[in-house]
Amino acid sequence: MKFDLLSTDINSKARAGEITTDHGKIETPIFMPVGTIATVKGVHQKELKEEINPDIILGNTYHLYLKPKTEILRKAGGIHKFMNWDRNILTDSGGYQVYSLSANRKIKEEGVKFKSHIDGSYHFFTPENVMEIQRTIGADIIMAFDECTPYPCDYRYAKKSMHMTHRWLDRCIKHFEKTPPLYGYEQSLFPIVQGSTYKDLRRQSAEYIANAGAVGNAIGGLSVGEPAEEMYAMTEVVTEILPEDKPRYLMGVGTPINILENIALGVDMFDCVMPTRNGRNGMLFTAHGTINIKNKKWEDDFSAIDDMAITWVDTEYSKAYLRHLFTVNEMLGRQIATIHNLGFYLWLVREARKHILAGDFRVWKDMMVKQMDKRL
Ligand code: PRF
Repeated sequence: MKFDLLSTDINSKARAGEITTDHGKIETPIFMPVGTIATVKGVHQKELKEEINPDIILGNTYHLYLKPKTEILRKAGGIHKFMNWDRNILTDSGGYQVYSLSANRKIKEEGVKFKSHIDGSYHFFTPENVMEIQRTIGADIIMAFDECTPYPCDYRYAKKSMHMTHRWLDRCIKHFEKTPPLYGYEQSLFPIVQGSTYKDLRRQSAEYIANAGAVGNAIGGLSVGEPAEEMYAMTEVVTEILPEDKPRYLMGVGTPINILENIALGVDMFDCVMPTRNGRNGMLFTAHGTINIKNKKWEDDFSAIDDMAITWVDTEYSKAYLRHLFTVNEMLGRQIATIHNLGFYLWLVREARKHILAGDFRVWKDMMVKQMDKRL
């Protein structure tokens, strides 16, 4: 994997770059649509490619390991072939899903024992087997196994957990280097900074992760309920320390405003369920604020969903029609909202990139943040 830093904004720490892997180029800043179980929910691969056009999407080790199971992905020849997606894929390690989804779990130095949210069966994740599972899934970028601490988190627990995440990283790297890729293309391992909302722990963790010398680095443990200002303060501490010449990925963030603010702090990669999950609940993100399409006020509004016309659904359907689909719980409504939202998120990061390259990112960002902070 290669990362070219093309430009850094003079009035912020925003960067424009380009990642190159065996599955092609990723222009950064990038937003990665979430495709947890080898599908971006409700969106055909053709629409995803032609309308939304992301260079990379995300999958989840936790879910794929439970279903369809690792063995099926191996037989398919890896996740790209299985889901018919020939561009980049990143898989999260399960280091977050085990805590947020499983019915219960027990964390020990060796690993995490957890109960499946699907059938109640028991499983054990370790740094070693998570590397093997991700080798078999076959994503281009794979994540280290970590513990994402909750918010709030007392200092002693945050510190203990961070050190365990660091020891787990060493085990991940060792095992990753021992296991070759299965499908003839390279895979890259990203370590994850933790440290809750404590600046000294964040600094310590960022230094540890920077020293690991990985080709890219991630920031975890944020967007777990802390105020946005606290998240930005942590990002700022960490991006000061992480190497400039490697991409930085902020995991599970966030709203369009969160994304722009974190781009300004030097983050290059994002993922979040918001555009897809909130879309399925009738929430639309636009450049002028958010819309709850279920609201009665749209009942007879026959104007286009979004006159910015980023994707074809924006002008092909009216707000009144989309509201109707949600009112009668038709799946087409959820599909339209998902395409609109993903189209908007990808537009937003592409615009950010253009403005970084043009040198006026800061002014544009401040204007957009003000403009998007509304409910329509
Ligand atoms: N760790 C991992 N995945 C994640 C997170 C984390 O801390 C987060 C935190 N917002 C989202 N996804 N492995």
